[in-house]
Amino acid sequence: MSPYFSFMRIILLTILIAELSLSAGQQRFLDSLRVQKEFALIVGDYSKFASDTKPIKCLTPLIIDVRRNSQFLTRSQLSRFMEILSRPALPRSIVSPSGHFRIHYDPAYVDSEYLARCASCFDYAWHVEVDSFGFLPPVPDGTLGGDSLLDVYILRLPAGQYGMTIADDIPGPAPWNDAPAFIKIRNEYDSFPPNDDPEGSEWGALKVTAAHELFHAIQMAYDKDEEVWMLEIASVWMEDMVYNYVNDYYNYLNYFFDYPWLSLLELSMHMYASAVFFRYFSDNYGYTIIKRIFEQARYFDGMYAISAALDSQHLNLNNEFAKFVGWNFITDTLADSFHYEEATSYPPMKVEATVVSLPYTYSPRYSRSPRSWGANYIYIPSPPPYLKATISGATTVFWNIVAVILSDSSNVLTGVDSIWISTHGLPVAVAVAPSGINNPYNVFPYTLTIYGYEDIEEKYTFSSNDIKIFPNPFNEALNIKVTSPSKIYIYSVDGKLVDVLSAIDSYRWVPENLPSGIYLIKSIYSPPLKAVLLR
Ligand SMILES: [Ca+2]
Ligand SMILES: [Ca+2]
Ligand SMILES: [Ca+2]
Repeated sequence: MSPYFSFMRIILLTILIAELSLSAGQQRFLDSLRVQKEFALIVGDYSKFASDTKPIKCLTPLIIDVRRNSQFLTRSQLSRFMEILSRPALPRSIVSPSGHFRIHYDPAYVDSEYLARCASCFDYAWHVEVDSFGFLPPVPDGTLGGDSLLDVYILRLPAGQYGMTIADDIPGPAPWNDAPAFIKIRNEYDSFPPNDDPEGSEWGALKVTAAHELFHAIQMAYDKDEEVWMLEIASVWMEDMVYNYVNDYYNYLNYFFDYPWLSLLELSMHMYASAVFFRYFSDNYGYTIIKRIFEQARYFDGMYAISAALDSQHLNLNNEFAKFVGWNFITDTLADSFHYEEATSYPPMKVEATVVSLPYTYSPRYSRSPRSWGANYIYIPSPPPYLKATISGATTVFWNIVAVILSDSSNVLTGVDSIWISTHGLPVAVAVAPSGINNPYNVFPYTLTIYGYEDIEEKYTFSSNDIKIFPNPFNEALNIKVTSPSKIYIYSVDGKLVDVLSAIDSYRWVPENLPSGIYLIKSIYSPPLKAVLLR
């Protein structure tokens, strides 16, 4: 059993970067350190790394980053790197039965069974990703590798490397930034972490590597310079779309669930596990939403591509991120049948604090303060019937606040800056999840305050001085006046956000398809007012 290697020290390094406010020289030094670490991983020199955890799922993001920053390599490192970027010469090749792949091998270390399995895994991955899902096929490479088929090279890669996809340094035919690519995989997967493949973990690892690397070759047909965190999230997501039963990605999930404050944009093992972000989208909206993201990725990058794809479906990125943060708490023993399809296999979410008495104030320590597109979780095991949670923090970021009301059909509520929660006496998790800044190393400290109430109606009558509602009770429309412009949020009595009115100084709320009952009307600044709808 050979040891597993990891990015563990890269994770620690990026946390260190977050602590500092850097000068250009310091930034250059840290960039150079990062590129040197990445280069060491690419060439299989693991002597500088902790040997305690998992193999590197895919070299593709490291290769892209080193390629962009090759000025940090020495002359001899650069020539070694260029060797890795080039196509190897192997004595034999076959064409896969589908006719899409040319698979290159050396009979000295690849037997006919392995070769045939390899061809069938790639063919099946093509069938799902291109024929069935309708992603663009990889860009044909002219005569590279012998003909225009997609080339797969079976090699004796350094220990702990599943595979890699390398873009050719030639432009593709499309008007956007496309390029052909080739794939390197290994000749055996004997010492890799166990997975759920009934045929054995070695075959499972080969299958998910085929699905993962083919999807990287497909991604190069959309944008060969796309942001690498998104490419990795998408390829790990695709592993489970093609080979649902293998579940190799479970081996990496702790890098997400143990470090929820890290950004989705973080470049470390965290990005493999962040595949759950795309899983959230496909479990909710089907795989077509991921296809829309890549269609947008031709013209936009990263979160901008995701946001454009969501906009086309009338969905809002910040709000979808907030709901995703809520879903991530409903895992392991808290899983129900209404959220992640595979939630029982996901680890429990890391909790920063457990609340025993209210009101409660929390400020995270600096190193665990969330980055944008990250989160902190606070757990309230036995809350009173009503909670109000408010955040104060930097105004440069969008402060999502998320409440998860836990039961066998858990409920996720989202708000911005503050949220009103009707707990029904059930355990509640409150998450603070900043979003909107696309830099993984900016840290956002905050103060969260949680108030508890036994009876909302006694606490809040018509006394607020910055918001007025009339008539009350109302039948068709409720008039709302505020002293300063603010969004108006309207909640049902069980805490669900039912409407948002935009920022003007007078409003008319006409509830549609809502039953008679009590509704809570509030601005960002005010406590809620109770309005009674009588149909
Ligand atoms: Ca070719
Ligand atoms: Ca699965
Ligand atoms: Ca792009």
